[in-house]
This record gives sequence, C-alpha cells and structure tokens, in this order.
Amino acid sequence: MSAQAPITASPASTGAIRHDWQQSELLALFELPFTELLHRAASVHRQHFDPAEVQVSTLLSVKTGGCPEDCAYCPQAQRYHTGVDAQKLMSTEAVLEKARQAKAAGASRFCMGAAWRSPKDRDIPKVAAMIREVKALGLETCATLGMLSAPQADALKSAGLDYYNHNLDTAPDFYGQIIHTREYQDRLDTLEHVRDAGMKTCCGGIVGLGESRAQRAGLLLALANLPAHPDSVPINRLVQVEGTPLHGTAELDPFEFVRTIAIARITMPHSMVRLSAGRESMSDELQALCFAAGANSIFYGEKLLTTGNPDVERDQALFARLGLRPMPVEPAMPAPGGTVHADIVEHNHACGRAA
Ligand code: SAM
Ligand code: DTB
Ligand code: SF4
Repeated sequence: MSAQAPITASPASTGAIRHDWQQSELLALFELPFTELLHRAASVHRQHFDPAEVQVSTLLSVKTGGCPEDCAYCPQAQRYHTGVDAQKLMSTEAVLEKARQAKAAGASRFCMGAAWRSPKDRDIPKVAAMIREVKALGLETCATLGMLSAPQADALKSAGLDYYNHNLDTAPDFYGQIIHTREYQDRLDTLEHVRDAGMKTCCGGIVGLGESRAQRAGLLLALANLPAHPDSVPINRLVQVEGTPLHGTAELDPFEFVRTIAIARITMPHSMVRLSAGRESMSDELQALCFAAGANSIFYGEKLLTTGNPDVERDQALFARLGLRPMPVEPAMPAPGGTVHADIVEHNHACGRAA
C-alpha cells in the first residue's frame, strides 16, 4: 500500500474562485484519503448549491457520424468502423419534434450535437433556425458543433444560443495520443470565441482513456485555470465502442472516477459538474458517490449522441431513492409553466418527497 499524504497536504478548500491552481495541489488532492476528499468536495458543494438539486439536460444528435476527425474514443469518426451510419443534418421540424418531446418529458435544456470538425458557414443559418425555434419552446439551448470562428460564435449567440459545449477532453501532455487532427490550442481558441460572443461555456473532458493520474490532474488543471471557469463541466467516463482505437482500454478504478469529480467540484466551485457519458454502465451506488462528491448535472433520456444512457425510469427511481430533485430553470429564463422536469418531479411527489 502506498504511503498516504497527510490530511493537511492540500490547501484549505474554501470554495474561493481561483485560476492559479498548481499541478502539485491537484495531485495532493488526488492523494488524500477518499473520505477526506469527499468531505472537502461536499463542503464546497454546499457553499454554492443545494446538494439535493441536480440539473437535467436532454441531448440530441442533429448530425450523426461521418466525422473527418480522428478522436480515438469516438464512434462517430468516419475512419473507424463502429456501425454508426452517417446522417445529414436533421431538418428544423424534425429537431423541433424531438425538442417538444424532451420538453413534455420535463427537460429544461436541450443540447444539439453535430459530428463536425467545425460547421461550414453555410450550416450556420440552418443551426441558427433550430436554436431560435427550440428557444421559442421555452427551453434553454446548448450546441456542440466542433470548432467555431468568432463570427460563427456571434451568429449562434444572436440566434439565442445559451451554452456552447466544447471539451478540452484530456491533459495537454496526453492529448497527442488521442487526437491528431486538431490542436489543443484550437480548442482554447474556440472557447475564447464562445466567451467573447457572450455565451456560457460547457467544457470538460473524458477519463478512462488510459491516461495517468497526473494526466487526469492535468485535465482538471487546464479547466480550472481557463480565463473563466466553464459554467458546466462535463466529466465523461469513456464509453468503449468496438471499432474505436480505445476499445479494450483498461477500465478506470471507479473510486478514481469519483475522485476526479470531487476535484472538479473543489477547483471549480461555482460550475455545474456534469456526470456525463458513461452513466449507463455505472451502478446506482457509484452514481450516488458522484453526487456526494459534488456532481450536480446529468443527461436525461435513453440516448446520448449514439450510445446509451440510463432509461428515464431508472433515473426517476434513482432520484427518488436518493432524495434528489431536478434543479429549476434559472429565474432569468423565460420558461412558461416553470419547466422543472415534470416527470421526475411528479415521481418524487409520488414518493412523498418535496419537489
Ligand atoms: N464534434 C464535436 C466536437 O468534438 O467538439 C461535438 C460532438 S463530440 C461527440 C462531444 C464530446 O463527446 C467529445 O468532446 C467527447 O468529450 C465526448 N465523447 C465522444 N465520444 C465519447 C465516448 N465514447 N465516451 C465518452 N465521451 C465521448
Ligand atoms: C459531452 O461532454 N458529453 C456529451 C455532450 N458533451 C455532447 C456527449 C457524449 C457522447 C458519448 C458518445 C456517444 O453517444 O456518441
Ligand atoms: Fe468528430 Fe467530435 Fe467525434 Fe471528434 S468527438 S470524431 S470531432 S464527432
């Protein structure tokens, strides 16, 4: 057994916003006894959030597969044979139909994903129309379309886009082993365009790619030292898809995953930390540990982009068992009827819990 770091080894977790985290501080957090780390993360969580509330988003792939990039984890890269059929950009009406269903199921935020390296300028008016119409339903809007130029980010903001998801994915010193078709700096540039356009950023990464603990710390360090902390930080656990180069990678220790969530919470105290891809294969107990470590957002609905997610009944039951409730839409948001994930709320009522 390795020697344990003294409990006092890491800085006091006051929940203050910092952009000057050091790799050594993050490593010291990783080295803490599990119970001490969870205690610190849970304390920070309570300073800024109601720990019983979890934000709930719905995801739709509006343009699937056929992507020219080579992200080693991704089933949508054209060069890997994963059985994902390439599809063209969906029509606005088809997207709206899905958005109406998501709203009826209780979603408050609708995230549209496209398997693009970056959108072509001619795609922007089509995506802008989707954003305008989805927003008109009273849903918050999010998109993840690949790299954006500054004018493209401005155009999406003008259409009413609230959030843009663009991940750093992994540590700078591991990135070159995972993606060769674009640079880390390209990602930082897109994030700058999104911030400059006045949109909220959703930016996180994937763990379980075969990275070291130091590299998991490096990812969190890169996120926490961005000029502004992302509003949402999705922490994805690799979904292993046959045909991708990372299929067969050794599974990450589940406790190491929980540690990663906890350190995201400590280093980015005001951000929504999303327990993102990989939930389908997690036990309820592991998810509960993630919520206890400060995760406070999930994707809700049976599918992510091309892979599975827990079905809604399982999530409703999990919320009820844990006494969790969906986070209401931010007050500034014009949400007729105050969409707060009605089905989960109803289920919690039925179980005698406050919603
Ligand atoms: N093509 C755009 C891009 O890469 O920015 C948007 C969609 S892409 C699928 C969004 C994110 O999904 C990736 O950055 C990655 O973090 C995550 N992702 C993709 N495949 C995954 C997998 N197999 N397991 C976990 N997360 C995955
Ligand atoms: C993010 O960080 N995770 C979501 C969302 N942003 C777009 C996507 C997960 C994709 C998992 C693999 C798939 O379903 O294709
Ligand atoms: Fe393409 Fe995005 Fe998948 Fe990379 S993660 S291959 S850019 S869809």
